[in-house]
Amino acid sequence: MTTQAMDVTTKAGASAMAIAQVEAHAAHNYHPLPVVLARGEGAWVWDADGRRYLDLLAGYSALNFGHLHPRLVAAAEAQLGRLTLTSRAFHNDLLGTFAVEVTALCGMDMLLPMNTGAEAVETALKMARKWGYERKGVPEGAAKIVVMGGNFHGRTTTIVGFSDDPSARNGFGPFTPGFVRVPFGDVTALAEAIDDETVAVLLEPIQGEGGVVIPPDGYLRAVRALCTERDVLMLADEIQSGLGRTGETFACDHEGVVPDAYILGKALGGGILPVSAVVANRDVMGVFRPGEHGSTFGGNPLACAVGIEVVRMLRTGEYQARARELGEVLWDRLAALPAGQVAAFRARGLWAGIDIVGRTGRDVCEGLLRRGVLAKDTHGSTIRIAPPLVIERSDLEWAIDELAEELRS
Ligand code: IF1
Repeated sequence: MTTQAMDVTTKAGASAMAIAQVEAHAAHNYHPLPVVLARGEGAWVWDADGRRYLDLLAGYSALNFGHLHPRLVAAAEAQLGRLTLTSRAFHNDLLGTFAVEVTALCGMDMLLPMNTGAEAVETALKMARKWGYERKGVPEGAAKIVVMGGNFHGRTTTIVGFSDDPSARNGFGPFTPGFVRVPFGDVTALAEAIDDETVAVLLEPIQGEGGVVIPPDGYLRAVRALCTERDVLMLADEIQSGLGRTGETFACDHEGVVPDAYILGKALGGGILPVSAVVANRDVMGVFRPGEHGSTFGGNPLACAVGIEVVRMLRTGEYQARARELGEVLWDRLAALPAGQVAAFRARGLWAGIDIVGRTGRDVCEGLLRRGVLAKDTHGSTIRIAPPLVIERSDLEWAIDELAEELRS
């Protein structure tokens, strides 16, 4: 009997049925924990059999505002009664407001709306190449983009082509040329990789899938300086790190750095629907002309209605402050975890990666699940913690205490 089949037989009624159906009829491109979620509110979710769990993953930061945030649900419900989709063949009455609000949050002047994170990354790559040919004078077809070791930017064939994770890329080639990879956090390697044909540097200011990897202090500033000096675009993938998670609106803010483009996704959709965007200034975004890029769904009025509300919630700074304050609580509790069981941990705001000794991250996450805490492993022995920013302090403390107990067990 396989592990998955065992999980099924040990689950109660409704959940067991749901898992069996997925195993039989959905592609096996994931290996989910054996829990079937049926309802959520704030930082809590309930499974199909009524059991409650604290969500320490928050949809990989798509749920920064928690499940069913009343303001976001109200914005979506109001729009559901008016207009949901137009395509970009016509204007809709919300895209303008969405563009104004998001660009103001970013301190930039233009946005290109898409849906998923990978699409926004692709958009930024196309924008950078075109900018390179039209504005920098790179010979047609020669543009180079520098990416980082340990990167995760999505799952299109181009994006997995510059990944160094074998399970993301193996078997999916041939890949798009034009990318050069350097170690994350290494300024010298980056400086050496940039030449006259380089149009952009693409990076996550903090690497998520990599295990919440925070670069050395001053690295983002050094990347910014290099990009400015060598006339190269700095593209910041803030899909996971942005919109409050780290205690600032953007992870780049921790070093006072403004990139040439922000790539946004996940929390921009309020946990309700996929909403992504690339935000840049006119001198860069202006390279796109009609017919050169787009999407059926990008900028649809329902997405805009939710995205506008997300930005208005972020504008007060209250969620960023909460991530900062609860981040200190998280840090103190992580520092007190049983030393023998933890090799290292990294954290910024309400976002942490914990390297476990002697057990797989999966095994620890299965133990946490039995204790009513949902978390996700990465890279074998790392557990990441990224609760909704609305989590109660006492719930956060309880969950980390459960982690401590699980590690001692
Ligand atoms: C999956 C990881 C997290 C991202 C950054 C772009 C995207 C992502 C920095 C693409 C997506 C996801 C996708 C999800 C799991 C998840 C993930 F472990 F795979 F790396 F969060 F840590 N840039 N991250 O983190 O966005 O196209 O998915 O909307 O299973 O692929 P998307």
